[in-house]
Amino acid sequence: MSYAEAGKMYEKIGVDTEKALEKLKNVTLSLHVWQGDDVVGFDSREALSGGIQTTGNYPYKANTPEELMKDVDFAFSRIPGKKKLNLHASYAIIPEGEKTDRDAIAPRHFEKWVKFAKERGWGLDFNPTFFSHPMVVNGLTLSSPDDKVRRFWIEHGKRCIEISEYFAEETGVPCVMNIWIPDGYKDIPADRIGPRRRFAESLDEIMSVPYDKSKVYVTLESKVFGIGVESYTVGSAEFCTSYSATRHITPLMDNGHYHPTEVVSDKISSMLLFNEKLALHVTRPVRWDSDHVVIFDDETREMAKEIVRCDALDRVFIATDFFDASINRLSAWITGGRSVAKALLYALLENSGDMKKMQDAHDFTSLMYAHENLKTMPFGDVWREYLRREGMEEDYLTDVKEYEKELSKSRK
Ligand code: RNT
Ligand code: ZN
Repeated sequence: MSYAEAGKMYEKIGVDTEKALEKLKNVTLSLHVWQGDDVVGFDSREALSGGIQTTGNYPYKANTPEELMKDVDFAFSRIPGKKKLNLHASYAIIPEGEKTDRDAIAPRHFEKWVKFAKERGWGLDFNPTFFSHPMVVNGLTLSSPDDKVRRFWIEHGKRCIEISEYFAEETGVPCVMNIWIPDGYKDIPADRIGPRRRFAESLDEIMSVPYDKSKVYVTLESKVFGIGVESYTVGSAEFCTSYSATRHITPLMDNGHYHPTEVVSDKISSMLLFNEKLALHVTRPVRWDSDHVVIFDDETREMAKEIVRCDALDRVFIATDFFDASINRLSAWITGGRSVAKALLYALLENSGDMKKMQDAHDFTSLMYAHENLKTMPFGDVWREYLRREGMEEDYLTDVKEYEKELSKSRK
């Protein structure tokens, strides 16, 4: 079917495909750098820790900043829409011979990334890295009972706020700085409030650094459990929601961070009622926080629909967070990024106004019909039109295979 024909079909259900495409191209997606190298980074090259894991040993991983930037270029240029690059502190580029630890990193260690982003017209987001480092002692960082450990990580957090502000100033785009700590216990603790009190105090100290709140949005990501921290997680949902609300920062929900039958799509509306902004990590949990590549599945669509139905495209910071080392990393990146864009388009092609009316009239017969009818609408034709306008094709696999051939000559 042609795009024009598809447009007519959508018109019949009261949807304007042109308006949908117009809205979609202005949505910014923050794409994570860490899919490119299995969350390794450049500053310490320690094994990934903190209850998160990449599995698989697919070859040709990026090993240097230059290689990673080249891969980012390859992948991002095949993902439609406005983009931001989401960095972790562990991607600091520290000159040979210089010994700068995470408590002392500075804007100058990110100059190359800033130049890279500016040349491409992208904003930058940032994350302090509270894992994969020898100062994570007994799995603890900001909640540690050890003063020295806590101080180290508080300093790290402070440096990261300064770097985030530098990103915003340089790119002209506000920077979202997300805090996630892995702290927790494998087995049943005796004191649950102590670590949480220390975490809150540490966060307060980090946030005491003066920063421009119109330039840096600090977000706090909760979690339910991780590998090796099955019994107790310091930064739980209740902790992070309450902390964010009382300190006027932005809560971040990662859809892998809840019990398997909970869904973030159902949480978005409540959070939007009580927060000015909301941040998301879009991922795909398979039975646990496995961080599988995002695909065009029910929950991704449902999350997108909630953002659109709540008319909150300008209030939600949408970022991707997945890492798969078992398949081609570039393809994984593109598949994940495109899936989020697809879900947003799918959501924009719903006549939510009429459907809300059906709900309010308690006409769930018509509502079920409307929901089901959407599934066989010519969505693919509108998607291909979007790609065409963005100068992209539906097939990216051919390019990925070719690029992989080239990489196989220089990388292991
Ligand atoms: C971990 C969190 C966190 C990380 C990244 C690398 O469970 O989801 O967001 O995945 O910071
Ligand atoms: Zn996350």
